[in-house]
Amino acid sequence: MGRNCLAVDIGASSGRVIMSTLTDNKINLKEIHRFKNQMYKEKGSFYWDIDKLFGEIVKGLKIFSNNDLEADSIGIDTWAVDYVLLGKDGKRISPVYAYRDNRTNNSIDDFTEKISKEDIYSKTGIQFIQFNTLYQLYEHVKSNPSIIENISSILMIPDYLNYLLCNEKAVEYTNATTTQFYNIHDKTWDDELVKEIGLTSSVFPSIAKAGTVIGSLNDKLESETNIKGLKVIAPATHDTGSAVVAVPAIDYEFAYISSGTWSLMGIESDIPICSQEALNYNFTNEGGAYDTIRFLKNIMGLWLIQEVKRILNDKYSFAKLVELAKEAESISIINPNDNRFLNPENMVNEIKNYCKETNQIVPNTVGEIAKCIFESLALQYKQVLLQLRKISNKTINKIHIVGGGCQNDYLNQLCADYTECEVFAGPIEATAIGNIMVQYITLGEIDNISEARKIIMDSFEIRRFKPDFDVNIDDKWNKFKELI
Ligand code: ADP
Ligand code: LRH
Repeated sequence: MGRNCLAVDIGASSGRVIMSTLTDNKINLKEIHRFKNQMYKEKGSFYWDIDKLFGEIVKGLKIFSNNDLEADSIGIDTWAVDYVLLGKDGKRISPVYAYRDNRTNNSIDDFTEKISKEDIYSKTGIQFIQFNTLYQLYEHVKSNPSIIENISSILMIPDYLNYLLCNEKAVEYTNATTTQFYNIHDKTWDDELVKEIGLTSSVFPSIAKAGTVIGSLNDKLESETNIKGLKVIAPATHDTGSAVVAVPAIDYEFAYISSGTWSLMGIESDIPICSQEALNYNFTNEGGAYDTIRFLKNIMGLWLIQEVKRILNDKYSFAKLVELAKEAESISIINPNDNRFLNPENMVNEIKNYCKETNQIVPNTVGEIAKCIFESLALQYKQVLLQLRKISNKTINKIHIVGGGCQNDYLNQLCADYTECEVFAGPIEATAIGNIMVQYITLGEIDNISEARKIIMDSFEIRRFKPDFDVNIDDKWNKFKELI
């Protein structure tokens, strides 16, 4: 009999509870529960329904136990940067803001007047993106200064969910680094940055490495779910950190794209790269599991198509949108990372207006809009690849695409054609798999990350896309360079 673990992986668009079984150096996944996730809007602000999300985890645990299944441990990962404020009684004291909320639209400019970009980058190595926890907390405290007196601790989303599971407070390292409060030299919270927003570092609990056993399921949940002795292990709680653990590559230079709501494109590095060039290109150095650095760039990703799908009342599935894009004429392109696409009211209109304002033909049909999105993303992948090669001096000619977005074969092929790299697609559930692998390493079932990746290669189908060197993208590439 194999050994079982449970992974809870919650992205910005969906969440799942997955059970894995490890037998004879292969893992097998069983989906226990899947649910939708979406921000909600209240009085002009955007939030996450954190209580509902925790309810879905408990629901998953009940389904698991009702099916007479057993596991040694559970690990939770979610998207990064968002946080929960706890009061003196250990209870949540504020709704949970979603990172796309517009209150931080001008915060980088405002904050970097106090501490320069260069200083912040050399302390943290983290990209300047308006939703980093640093700017979110800065605005939170600025708009409600009296809250400072009431905050006893700050947890990131997965840490808070762990706290609800086992009553223990810790902030896991990979996610801690995304806050832009973590000092990569001191290897702890940066006092100066924390102080600048009016808080003290004592509100941030101690940092736990990925793989730490945080506790075990509390008594209340044990009796509610009828599950006994379940260990709560922090995997790389940042979903992208878990996804990178599961990239099925061992002994060659490669780039990865963790493709979901965001496309996170980068490389693994042994050390942070905080050069002026890395800062100019706005690359980030996020902490990875087992002392690796995830040197990467956020690309707006499939959020663009998710929003088009939502605006069209979910009339088309993702598979249908891909099909329509393939058949459509190539009309215009956008710069996916333009801030206007972060949280527009209506993505379809935003794309059309962008094309009009940049003197391009306005895409009209659903297929034309979808094609515009996928081609523009592939162009951005090419741009980021060139920057990665330049900064790292690595000859990268293989790209691994993992996550839900790797089901988009059209985009996989565009990526291969535009970057002239070989593209490997899979696994789809990389994030949950990376989460699980860290648990197995903690449980002593797997020795290290290389062994974990070997197991992943042997357990899941990885599809290969070869570049078509006859595809000519000169006009599109030149237009793209004008737009960025
Ligand atoms: P996240 O974890 O960030 O919420 P996922 O990894 O679940 O995101 O990936 C979601 C994305 O996967 C969707 O935005 C969609 O573009 C893509 N996707 C899902 N199913 C399909 C499909 N059948 N064909 C093509 N793309 C798909
Ligand atoms: C992807 C992700 C990404 C972060 C963003 C907030 O889900 O965690 O790595 O930058 O969400």
